[in-house]
Amino acid sequence: MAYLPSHELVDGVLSGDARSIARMLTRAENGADEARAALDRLYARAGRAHVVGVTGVPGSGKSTLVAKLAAAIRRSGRTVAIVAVDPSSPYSGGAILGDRIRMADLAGDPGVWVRSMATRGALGGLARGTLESVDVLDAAGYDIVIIETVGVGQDEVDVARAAHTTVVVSAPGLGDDIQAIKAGILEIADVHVVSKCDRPEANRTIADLKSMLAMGLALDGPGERRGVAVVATSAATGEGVDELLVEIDAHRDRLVASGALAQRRSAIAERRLLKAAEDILRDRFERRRGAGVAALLARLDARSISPHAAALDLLRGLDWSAPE
Ligand SMILES: Nc1nc2c(ncn2[C@@H]2O[C@H](COP(=O)(O)OP(=O)(O)OP(=O)(O)O)[C@@H](O)[C@H]2O)c(=O)[nH]1
Ligand SMILES: [Mg+2]
Repeated sequence: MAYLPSHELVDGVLSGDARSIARMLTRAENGADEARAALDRLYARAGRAHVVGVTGVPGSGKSTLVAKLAAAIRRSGRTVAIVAVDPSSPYSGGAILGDRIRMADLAGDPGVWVRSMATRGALGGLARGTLESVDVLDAAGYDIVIIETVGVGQDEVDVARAAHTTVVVSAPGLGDDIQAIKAGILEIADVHVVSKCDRPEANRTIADLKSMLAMGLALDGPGERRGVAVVATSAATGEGVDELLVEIDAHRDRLVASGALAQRRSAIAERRLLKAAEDILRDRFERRRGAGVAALLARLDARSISPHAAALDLLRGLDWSAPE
């Protein structure tokens, strides 16, 4: 099929055309320069979807839960898109296959979009491509966009933080402690899930998590994080999945009613701005690795300039008005 320039895909994306959406997602993920203007236009048209981050340590049951949650969202009469990020396998054939199997009961439903993404593109392409994919699906009209990421590493946590509502999944039987604490993701939760509650060890995990929250270990954050719900779910029996959706909706309603949604939106915008600036900087640095940088490195080596002063030199030397 002929290659359509990205700007010719925008109308298709906005009208929900599957082929246009699929192509635009690929270009967002690849960070193609050619797609820049089209992505900018789609960003302008996005902002309507409720973005839900689902994170947790590997194997905590995120993908299985997200498939059930998506079905619950459909039952509530809304549409849903899922962006699943899998950092372990760059071109994750395995993950995509696994997701496809779990998503089998959603297959063929035009009200559900599932996209598995490789992470760790060159030059920190991860967060940008992921969030721009969310923009595409948001602009395409999906009511809820779920981002599933493994809660390890800063990039993944940043992605979870780009959500309006963040769900942190803890599973029984993955060790004695609440794994989310070790991973440093406990405090980013707006809703906690203890998954696999069909398993006998689940009660202990639920009790541990609740007492941890009650003790205030995870309550150093802003006041809005207090009173975070703990929902026990089982993707195997379906228990708790509808309740999870109720809690997600309740969180959104609280954000709207308190005015905190606006704050959260601007915090997300600020992080995205910084991230975009960082990406541009890194990109230009890589492209100019040659002469200028080599000379600076030699001076650093000889200690005739400090890293700080060299960095300022480098930034002054970049032509900021030139296109990337
Ligand atoms: N008993 C039980 N097992 C579950 C449940 N949900 C998931 N599992 C199992 O837990 C394992 C991990 O589930 P996934 O949904 O792949 O977990 P994940 O968090 O997406 O894993 P990664 O994407 O690899 O981080 C699988 O073997 C599932 O079958 C559940 O509700 N009950
Ligand atoms: Mg998964």
